Amino acid sequence: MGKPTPVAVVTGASSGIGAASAKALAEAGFDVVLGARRLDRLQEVADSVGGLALELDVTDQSSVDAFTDAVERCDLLVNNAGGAVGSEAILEAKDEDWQWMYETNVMGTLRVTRALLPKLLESGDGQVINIGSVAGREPYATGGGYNAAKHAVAALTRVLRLEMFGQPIRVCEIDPGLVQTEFSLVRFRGDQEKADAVYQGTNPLTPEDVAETVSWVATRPPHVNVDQILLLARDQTSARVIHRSE
Ligand code: NDP
Ligand code: 8X3
Repeated sequence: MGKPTPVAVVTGASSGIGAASAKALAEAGFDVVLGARRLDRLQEVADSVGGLALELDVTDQSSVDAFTDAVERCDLLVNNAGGAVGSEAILEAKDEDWQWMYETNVMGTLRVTRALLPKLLESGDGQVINIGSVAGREPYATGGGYNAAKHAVAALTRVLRLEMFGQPIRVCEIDPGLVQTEFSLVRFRGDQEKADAVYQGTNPLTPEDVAETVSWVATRPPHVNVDQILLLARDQTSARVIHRSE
């Protein structure tokens, strides 16, 4: 009997980095299982890559249970579901936005990881890739809730690496800088003009740039653990230092 086809689970795969990663991983030979809340968008992505679309809300434990119960085998988990809401300073920011960011980026990653770890271990060569952010390395004014959440993602990723030491599980954090996706549309609560301004006059990363990195990490040989990657556009040297044409 030959080796079974490895299975990759990608959360937040209905758009942006998650959708592009599902495609790149399918091209690299993985069977892909895609999770997100917008099932119509998710199904479109799944159809285009020959994957399986399953509804998932990472902020809801019962949704995570139903999703992970439906995953029979798991060799790779890409914890990508996340984002930011709001860009107010701490003095003006609202609890509900902080809670959204913590629940989605941090609790979501923890919940899905906890649920799939037994299957990742069973695979004999499991891998977890967490999508962090430059915002998890560097704080910036108006980033309070998001910076805190992505710093927490960085912390839990390192904890997981320590806890899995000696076991057949690899753990990686990929921290992109500016990537042109629906991220800013969500952050600015649907204000397209504000979202577009984030990418104006500069040459940001594309979701495919990040997906290529995800696929590269996922296809290293089993003894190689890529611990952390900071991936920035040439036009960005730190979270808020971005070159723009006049
Ligand atoms: P998008 O807004 O395009 O994608 C976010 C994805 O997360 C969507 O598929 C969305 O699906 C999913 N998602 C959001 N909330 C939930 C939830 N509760 N349960 C399940 N899925 C959810 O943005 P990006 O592709 O840019 O974001 C992907 C990741 O990359 C995020 O973790 C983000 O923080 C990170 N990142 C983004 C950067 C950027 O500049 N774009 C830079 C650095 C990191 P749905 O709404 O259908 O549930
Ligand atoms: C998204 C990039 O710089 O807007 O993680 O926080 S940033």
